[in-house]
This record gives sequence, C-alpha cells and structure tokens, in this order.
Amino acid sequence: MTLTQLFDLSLIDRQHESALEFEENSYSFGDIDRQSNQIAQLLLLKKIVAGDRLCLYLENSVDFISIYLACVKVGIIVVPINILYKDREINHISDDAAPKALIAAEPTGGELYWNVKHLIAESASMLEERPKSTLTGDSPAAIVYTSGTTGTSKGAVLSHNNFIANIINLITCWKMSSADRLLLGLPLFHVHGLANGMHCWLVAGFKLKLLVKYQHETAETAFTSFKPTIFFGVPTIYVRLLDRPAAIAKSIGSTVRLFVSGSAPLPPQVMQDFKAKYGSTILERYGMTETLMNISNPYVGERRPGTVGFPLPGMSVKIIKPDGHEAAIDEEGELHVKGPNVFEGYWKRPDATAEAFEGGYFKTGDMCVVSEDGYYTLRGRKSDLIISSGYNIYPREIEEFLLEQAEIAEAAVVGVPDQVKGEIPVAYLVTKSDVDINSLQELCKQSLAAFKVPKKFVIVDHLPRTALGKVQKHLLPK
Ligand code: MLC
Ligand code: AMP
Repeated sequence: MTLTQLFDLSLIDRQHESALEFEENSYSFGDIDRQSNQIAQLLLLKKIVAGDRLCLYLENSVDFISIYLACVKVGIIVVPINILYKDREINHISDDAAPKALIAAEPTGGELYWNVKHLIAESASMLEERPKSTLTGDSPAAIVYTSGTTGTSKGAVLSHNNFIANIINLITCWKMSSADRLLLGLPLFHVHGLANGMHCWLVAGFKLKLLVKYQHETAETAFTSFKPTIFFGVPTIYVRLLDRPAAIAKSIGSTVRLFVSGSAPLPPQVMQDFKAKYGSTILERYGMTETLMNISNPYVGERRPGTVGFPLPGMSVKIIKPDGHEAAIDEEGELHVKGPNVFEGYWKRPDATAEAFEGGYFKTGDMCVVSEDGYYTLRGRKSDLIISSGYNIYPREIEEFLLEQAEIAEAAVVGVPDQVKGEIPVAYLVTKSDVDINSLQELCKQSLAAFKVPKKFVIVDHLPRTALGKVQKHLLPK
C-alpha cells in the first residue's frame, strides 16, 4: 500500500468535507485532490518522472501541500528545503540531491529555479484526473536533510512505508479522528510538521488550520478563533505560551484535548507550569528525521515529566553502553532503534549509512536511560549538535564558515542554555587581527539561516585542546 491509497481515505472518501483553512480561504479534500492531480499531470508533461527529485523551497502554503501531494502520487521524490536557508545551504542540498527543478517563490537555486506561482497557474489548464503510478510501500517518498548525528547535513531517504508506519502509530496512539481540529504552525519542510501534521491530517481526515509560520504574537487569536482539539509544538512554543493571561490560557486549554511536544527536550518545570495554567498535561514524544517518531508518552496513563515515554508500536529499542554491551535499568547508553518507521539510509551516502547502523539498529546519537517501569529518558546527544527553537544546528558548519574569514584563526561554536529557545549558538574565536563583531554577525546573517547565527561572539586567546588537539568545548569559559 502507498501513502496515496491511505490519503484517499480523505481525498476521495471525504472529498466534499471541508479540510483546510489557510489564510482567508478554506478548501475541501476534493479541492486539494483535484489541484494536486493537475500539478501531477503538469510535472509529467515537463518530463519529471518517478524517482526524479524536486526541491521545494517554500513557506507553509496550500501550494506546498498540492505540489507535495502531486509528487507523492507520481513517485517524484520531494526534497523540502528549510525556508530559512541561504544560497550556501540551498546549494549544498541541490548539489547533493540533483533535482530536476527547485520550486520557490523567488529566484534561487541557480538555473534550477521554477517560480511556484507560474507552476500553479500553468497547472490550472491540466486535466483533473490522477495520473497512473506503479509505486509500492518501499518507494522513496521524500529526502529530508538533517545534520543527523555527525557531520554536515545528509539526505534521509524516507519511504512510503516509513511514513505510513508513523501515521498509523500516531493516529492510533493519540486517538486522532475526523472529529479533530489541528492548528499547525510548524514548518512542513521538517518531519514534525510534515509527517506528524500533514500526513496524519490526510489519513485521519480532521480539519487543519495551517499557519505560514507559528508567531507568538498572533497565536492566541488562532487558538481562540479556530478552537483546535490537538496541537503540535516544540518546547519553545510552550515556553512562550506560559506568558498568556490566565483566562485566555484556561479557555485555550479547555478546547485542546492534546498538546504534543517534541523536537527538543521539554523542561519538566515548563510542563508543570503549563499544566497549572492551561489545565492540560503536555504529551512529550521523541523522534528524528531518520526514524520519524520512536517513543511517546501514553495518551492514557502517566505522562511522566522529563521522559519521552514508551517505544511506539512496532519499535525495538536498545540502550548500548560505550563498551558495546546493553545497559541495565537506570544505566546510561546510546539509544539504538529498529522498526518500520526507520529509514533505509542517507541519499548517495553508503558510507554514512553503514556507519549509522549496527546489527540492524539505527544508532540515534542520543544518550538515554530506561527506568524500572519502562519510561525512557533522553540525557543529551553524543555529538555536539545544538537544538535551538527545535531547529538543529551543527557547530562544525558554522565553525567552517567562520574560519573562511581572514581575520579568524580558530573557532569553536557551542550551545548555551536559553530559557526560551532551549539552546542558542555562541562562537568562541581566536583572531589573527582585530574583528568587528557586528560586521561578522551581519556576514553570518547573510550566509546562514537565522537560527544558526551565533547570538554571541567571545574572543579568547586560545581554545582548550586535548593532547591530540581536539577542542575541549566543555572547558571554554562560560
Ligand atoms: C522561524 N522563522 C521562520 C520559521 N521559523 N520563518 C518562516 N517559516 C518558519 N517556519 C523566522 C522567524 O520569523 C524569525 O525571523 C527567524 O526565523 C528566527 O526565528 P526563531 O529564532 O526560530 O524564533 P521565532 O520566530 O519565535 O520562531 C520560534 C518557533 C520556530 C518555535 C515558532 O523556531 C519554529 O517553528 N521551530 C520549529 C522547528 C521544527 O519544526 N523542528 C522540527 C525538526 S524535525 P525574524 O525576521 O523575526 O528574525 C525533528 C524531529 C522531531 O526535530 O522529533 O520532531
Ligand atoms: P532532527 O535531526 O531535526 O530530526 O532532530 C532529531 C533530534 O531531536 C533527536 O536526535 C533528538 O536529539 C532531538 N529530539 C527530538 N525529540 C526530542 C525530545 N522529546 N526530547 C529531547 N530531544 C529530542
């Protein structure tokens, strides 16, 4: 079975039902199905076929959904690109994925650029019936780039079966149904918004209100006017929701039956404060781009603060100590996972793929411990990956950029705790000559996604190193 056959539970079987609210417009499942069929016909006319890649550099929109669905129906592999990325980051992905085109709202991606509005306009004249396809559950559906556990970003190849396993787990375990209403402001270019939000919407058939992006200032209106029953957020969003007036919080909490948090650690204090103010116990879960959702607190039963709960149906997990043996209860080790939601590997990176698996299990790079009664607690990452507002930042990418600047001799980027964003990137520099910090930060803003730009630059006379010359980031001055 393919994603399309599951999506047809709504696209066809609920075609007259209202499906989506976006900005001032609303759409039925039939509207979405027809537009994506027309786009699929146009892509085929343009000689883009199953197995080809298509990059989407788009903010959340109906266009994103329609083009994504058109690709899934035909078997064109979607490569969503973080809308915050700058040319340097976009080029890395388009060089690696070698797409037939890069669809965007403004010119980017060199000669691969297609304008999204022109594409949509052109598709309006196409036939509305769905093109034939001979896909299977093993067909690749998307390549999602992630900084993963080591090195610069690699393309995680996710199949129809990977996404389907995730959808069925979440709809079942979180009791999602066509009676629900999801408010979604998370980006569709990451799996939290895409695999948990969009995919579950299309299969469960609930009402979706999609935001271009989640904005703290306007979120309250979205909650009180749309009255969602379920909400997905990253911890940063929940931290900010704590500053809403008590009465508003109570009314929001009274309509939402399920708040889910993930993509970064949810501080137990935030969970406690949220319960006090919104009257709702957040359900925290743990996932990765490479594996989609692995572990979740229960819908029924204790949602234990500071833990991510139990492995989802079909998952096998192990905690492996540095010596290679399985950890005992309450003993820390690296989390290894296996299941139908775990990807096959990284795009064109057999070496990185082989390195990422051991004995059929994917090595997550996340340190973990399990309690006597089976609750899993994440203890941090093996690598020095920084997660800021739920976005992944790989220090090496920023360090390499800083070292390209003539006046910088050495650079080390670390994550520093931040009340709202969880962590923020801070750069420690050894300089060859005077550096104007403001112009350096401006330069970073032009070349790196906003969330990657170091929020602070610290000039030091040397970086602490081991005898082997490896920087000891934990010894850097706080
Ligand atoms: C941020 N910006 C965006 C954006 N997210 N612009 C367009 N679309 C988006 N999705 C802009 C902001 O407007 C801001 O611009 C700048 O980028 C910095 O934003 P920020 O520092 O992130 O703060 P804020 O604007 O308050 O956004 C907070 C946030 C956002 C939490 C809403 O960071 C967010 O959506 N994070 C979620 C990331 C995510 O989906 N992670 C899941 C990865 S998958 P300006 O001009 O105002 O500076 C994964 C697996 C799993 O981890 O387990 O889920
Ligand atoms: P990504 O590479 O963007 O898919 O991010 C996946 C990483 O996010 C995981 O490897 C974890 O380090 C982190 N993560 C996801 N969910 C949680 C969570 N609930 N608690 C702590 N970290 C999380």
